Amino acid sequence: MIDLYTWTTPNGRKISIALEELGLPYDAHAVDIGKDEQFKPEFLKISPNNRIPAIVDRDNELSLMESGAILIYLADKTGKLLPKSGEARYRVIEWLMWQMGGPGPMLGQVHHFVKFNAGKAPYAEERYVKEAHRLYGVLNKRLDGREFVADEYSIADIAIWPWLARFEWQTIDMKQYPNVKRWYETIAKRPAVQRGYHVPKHTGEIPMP
Ligand SMILES: N[C@@H](CCC(=O)N[C@@H](CS)C(=O)NCC(=O)O)C(=O)O
Repeated sequence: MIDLYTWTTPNGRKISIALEELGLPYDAHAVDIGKDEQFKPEFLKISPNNRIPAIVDRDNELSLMESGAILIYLADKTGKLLPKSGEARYRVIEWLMWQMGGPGPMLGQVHHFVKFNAGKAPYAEERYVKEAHRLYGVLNKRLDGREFVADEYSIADIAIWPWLARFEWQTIDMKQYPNVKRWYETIAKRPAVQRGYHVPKHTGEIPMP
């Protein structure tokens, strides 16, 4: 049994989607970051960076923060969604790390400046929207002639997809990126994604381009 500490955000959804895909039993605990619950001392014991998501694996009492580390752990635990060795493994990790350093922080800045603080910092809005388009372009190229970012559906797709589910906040017209749109729609149809998206609570349907 896994305890998942999460909220209705892209980083949180990565893990609930992965748990659903892997068929691992879990209990979801809501950490309302709008109410600063991520700063509670009991949460800081498992997530010292005061951010969701975090997990505790009750099989061995291992606690982990950082969504990339959690995805690798869950994939290794089950032997699914991440090849065990060789180039195939490192391709998945490569695109997982691309998400952790690119779409995660950069699209997060778009949400901050464009969605929640529009008009306050025109330079930042322009900079991060431009970076968002660059990242969508990189992904569009990667998905040219390829169904998923690595050879098979993997934790890399699961890490990237929830960030792109906020394409409307990012003022991105996904039709400009047809390979991304096809990939996004394919993943959105997966039953595990449809279940994992609504953890820890339902906040609306999955946005479709
Ligand atoms: N690199 C971290 C980022 C986690 C993160 O930024 N989580 C956000 C929600 S998506 C959060 O907990 N924010 C609370 C805060 O900023 O205090 C990961 O991938 O797990």
